[in-house]
Amino acid sequence: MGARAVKAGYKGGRCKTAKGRPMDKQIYILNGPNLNLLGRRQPEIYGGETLEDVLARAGGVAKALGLTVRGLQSNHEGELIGWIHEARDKAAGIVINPGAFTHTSVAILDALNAFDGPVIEVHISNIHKREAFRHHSYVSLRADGVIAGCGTEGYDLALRRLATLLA
Ligand code: DHK
Repeated sequence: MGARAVKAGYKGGRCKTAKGRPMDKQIYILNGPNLNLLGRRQPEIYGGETLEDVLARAGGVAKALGLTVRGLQSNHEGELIGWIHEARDKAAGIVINPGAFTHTSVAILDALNAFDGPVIEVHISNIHKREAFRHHSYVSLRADGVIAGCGTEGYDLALRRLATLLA
Protein backbone atom coordinates (compact mmCIF):
# COMPACT_ATOMS: atom_id res chain seq x y z
CA MET A 1 0.00 0.00 0.00
CA GLY A 2 1.50 3.39 -0.99
CA ALA A 3 1.86 6.14 1.58
CA ARG A 4 -1.05 8.11 0.06
CA ALA A 5 -3.42 5.20 0.56
CA VAL A 6 -2.72 5.00 4.28
CA LYS A 7 -5.81 6.10 6.16
CA ALA A 8 -5.28 9.36 8.06
CA GLY A 9 -5.25 8.69 11.78
CA TYR A 10 -5.94 11.13 14.59
CA LYS A 11 -3.11 13.66 14.59
CA GLY A 12 -3.31 14.96 18.14
CA GLY A 13 -3.70 18.61 19.05
CA ARG A 14 -1.91 20.13 16.08
CA CYS A 15 -4.90 20.14 13.70
CA LYS A 16 -6.21 23.60 12.79
CA THR A 17 -9.55 24.80 11.42
CA ALA A 18 -9.71 26.77 8.15
CA LYS A 19 -9.52 29.92 10.30
CA GLY A 20 -6.32 28.69 11.98
CA ARG A 21 -7.92 27.90 15.35
CA PRO A 22 -6.82 24.62 16.96
CA MET A 23 -9.45 21.94 16.22
CA ASP A 24 -11.30 20.51 19.24
CA LYS A 25 -10.20 16.99 20.10
CA GLN A 26 -12.98 14.44 19.77
CA ILE A 27 -13.78 12.07 22.64
CA TYR A 28 -15.90 8.95 22.18
CA ILE A 29 -18.23 8.31 25.14
CA LEU A 30 -19.22 4.65 24.86
CA ASN A 31 -21.95 3.03 26.94
CA GLY A 32 -22.71 -0.66 27.09
CA PRO A 33 -25.77 -2.80 27.72
CA ASN A 34 -28.81 -1.51 29.60
CA LEU A 35 -27.45 2.02 29.88
CA ASN A 36 -30.08 3.09 27.33
CA LEU A 37 -32.50 2.60 30.25
CA LEU A 38 -30.72 5.13 32.46
CA GLY A 39 -33.25 7.11 34.49
CA ARG A 40 -35.78 4.27 34.38
CA ARG A 41 -33.65 1.28 35.44
CA GLN A 42 -32.97 0.87 39.18
CA PRO A 43 -32.81 4.64 39.82
CA GLU A 44 -31.78 3.96 43.42
CA ILE A 45 -28.49 2.65 41.95
CA TYR A 46 -28.09 4.49 38.66
CA GLY A 47 -29.91 7.77 39.36
CA GLY A 48 -32.80 9.55 37.68
CA GLU A 49 -31.08 11.14 34.69
CA THR A 50 -31.49 9.70 31.22
CA LEU A 51 -28.51 8.94 29.00
CA GLU A 52 -29.56 11.88 26.84
CA ASP A 53 -29.39 14.17 29.93
CA VAL A 54 -25.95 12.83 30.79
CA LEU A 55 -24.59 13.23 27.26
CA ALA A 56 -26.03 16.74 26.93
CA ARG A 57 -24.28 17.82 30.12
CA ALA A 58 -21.07 16.06 29.06
CA GLY A 59 -21.22 17.96 25.77
CA GLY A 60 -21.25 21.25 27.69
CA VAL A 61 -18.38 20.16 29.94
CA ALA A 62 -16.41 19.03 26.89
CA LYS A 63 -16.93 22.33 25.09
CA ALA A 64 -15.56 24.28 28.05
CA LEU A 65 -12.50 22.02 27.98
CA GLY A 66 -11.90 22.43 24.23
CA LEU A 67 -13.18 18.92 23.47
CA THR A 68 -16.06 17.56 21.43
CA VAL A 69 -17.94 14.37 22.26
CA ARG A 70 -19.61 11.60 20.31
CA GLY A 71 -21.96 9.68 22.61
CA LEU A 72 -22.80 6.09 21.61
CA GLN A 73 -24.67 3.27 23.36
CA SER A 74 -25.18 -0.36 22.39
CA ASN A 75 -26.48 -3.53 23.97
CA HIS A 76 -24.21 -5.53 21.61
CA GLU A 77 -20.56 -6.30 22.31
CA GLY A 78 -19.57 -6.34 18.62
CA GLU A 79 -21.04 -2.90 17.99
CA LEU A 80 -19.06 -1.44 20.89
CA ILE A 81 -15.92 -3.09 19.52
CA GLY A 82 -16.62 -1.58 16.08
CA TRP A 83 -16.82 1.90 17.63
CA ILE A 84 -13.54 1.35 19.51
CA HIS A 85 -11.92 0.42 16.17
CA GLU A 86 -13.42 3.54 14.57
CA ALA A 87 -12.03 5.64 17.45
CA ARG A 88 -8.49 4.63 16.40
CA ASP A 89 -8.83 7.08 13.50
CA LYS A 90 -11.39 9.52 14.82
CA ALA A 91 -10.93 10.07 18.56
CA ALA A 92 -8.23 11.47 20.79
CA GLY A 93 -9.57 9.62 23.84
CA ILE A 94 -12.31 7.28 25.03
CA VAL A 95 -14.65 7.37 28.02
CA ILE A 96 -16.25 3.95 28.40
CA ASN A 97 -18.87 2.51 30.69
CA PRO A 98 -19.01 -1.06 29.37
CA GLY A 99 -21.93 -1.99 31.65
CA ALA A 100 -21.92 -5.71 32.43
CA PHE A 101 -19.31 -6.31 29.69
CA THR A 102 -16.84 -4.76 32.18
CA HIS A 103 -16.83 -8.05 34.04
CA THR A 104 -16.89 -10.47 31.10
CA SER A 105 -15.37 -9.08 27.92
CA VAL A 106 -11.81 -9.93 26.94
CA ALA A 107 -12.81 -8.82 23.41
CA ILE A 108 -13.52 -5.23 24.56
CA LEU A 109 -10.21 -5.24 26.46
CA ASP A 110 -8.39 -6.40 23.30
CA ALA A 111 -10.08 -3.66 21.23
CA LEU A 112 -9.09 -0.99 23.77
CA ASN A 113 -5.52 -2.31 23.71
CA ALA A 114 -5.52 -1.51 19.98
CA PHE A 115 -6.43 2.13 20.69
CA ASP A 116 -3.47 4.45 21.30
CA GLY A 117 -5.08 7.35 23.19
CA PRO A 118 -6.09 7.65 26.84
CA VAL A 119 -9.03 5.60 28.11
CA ILE A 120 -11.08 6.39 31.20
CA GLU A 121 -13.43 3.69 32.56
CA VAL A 122 -16.60 4.97 34.26
CA HIS A 123 -19.08 3.18 36.49
CA ILE A 124 -22.02 5.13 37.82
CA SER A 125 -22.29 2.91 40.87
CA ASN A 126 -19.47 1.88 43.18
CA ILE A 127 -18.91 -1.61 41.77
CA HIS A 128 -16.70 -2.50 44.76
CA LYS A 129 -19.60 -1.99 47.15
CA ARG A 130 -21.79 -4.39 45.17
CA GLU A 131 -21.85 -8.11 44.36
CA ALA A 132 -18.44 -9.86 44.18
CA PHE A 133 -18.84 -10.60 40.44
CA ARG A 134 -18.78 -6.83 39.78
CA HIS A 135 -15.45 -6.34 41.58
CA HIS A 136 -13.32 -7.53 38.67
CA SER A 137 -12.97 -5.45 35.51
CA TYR A 138 -11.18 -6.64 32.37
CA VAL A 139 -11.27 -3.05 31.08
CA SER A 140 -9.27 -1.81 34.11
CA LEU A 141 -6.28 -3.74 32.73
CA ARG A 142 -6.18 -1.08 29.97
CA ALA A 143 -7.84 2.01 31.47
CA ASP A 144 -5.63 4.97 32.35
CA GLY A 145 -8.14 5.93 35.03
CA VAL A 146 -11.20 4.40 36.66
CA ILE A 147 -14.10 6.37 38.15
CA ALA A 148 -16.72 4.45 40.13
CA GLY A 149 -19.44 5.51 42.50
CA CYS A 150 -19.59 9.18 41.52
CA GLY A 151 -22.97 8.80 39.84
CA THR A 152 -23.41 10.24 36.36
CA GLU A 153 -21.00 13.04 37.32
CA GLY A 154 -18.33 10.39 36.66
CA TYR A 155 -18.61 11.11 32.92
CA ASP A 156 -17.82 14.80 33.51
CA LEU A 157 -14.89 13.89 35.76
CA ALA A 158 -13.60 11.52 33.08
CA LEU A 159 -13.65 14.31 30.49
CA ARG A 160 -11.72 16.59 32.86
CA ARG A 161 -9.07 13.90 33.28
CA LEU A 162 -8.85 13.34 29.51
CA ALA A 163 -8.41 17.10 28.97
CA THR A 164 -5.45 16.98 31.38
CA LEU A 165 -3.96 13.90 29.73
CA LEU A 166 -4.37 15.37 26.21
CA ALA A 167 -3.10 18.88 27.01
C1 DHK B 1 -23.37 -0.50 34.93
C2 DHK B 1 -23.87 -1.73 34.73
O1 DHK B 1 -24.82 -1.94 33.83
C3 DHK B 1 -23.43 -2.90 35.54
O2 DHK B 1 -23.50 -4.09 34.82
C4 DHK B 1 -22.05 -2.69 36.10
C5 DHK B 1 -22.21 -0.24 35.81
C6 DHK B 1 -21.96 -1.35 36.81
C7 DHK B 1 -22.29 1.13 36.43
O3 DHK B 1 -22.20 1.29 37.66
O4 DHK B 1 -22.40 2.11 35.69
O5 DHK B 1 -21.76 -3.74 37.00
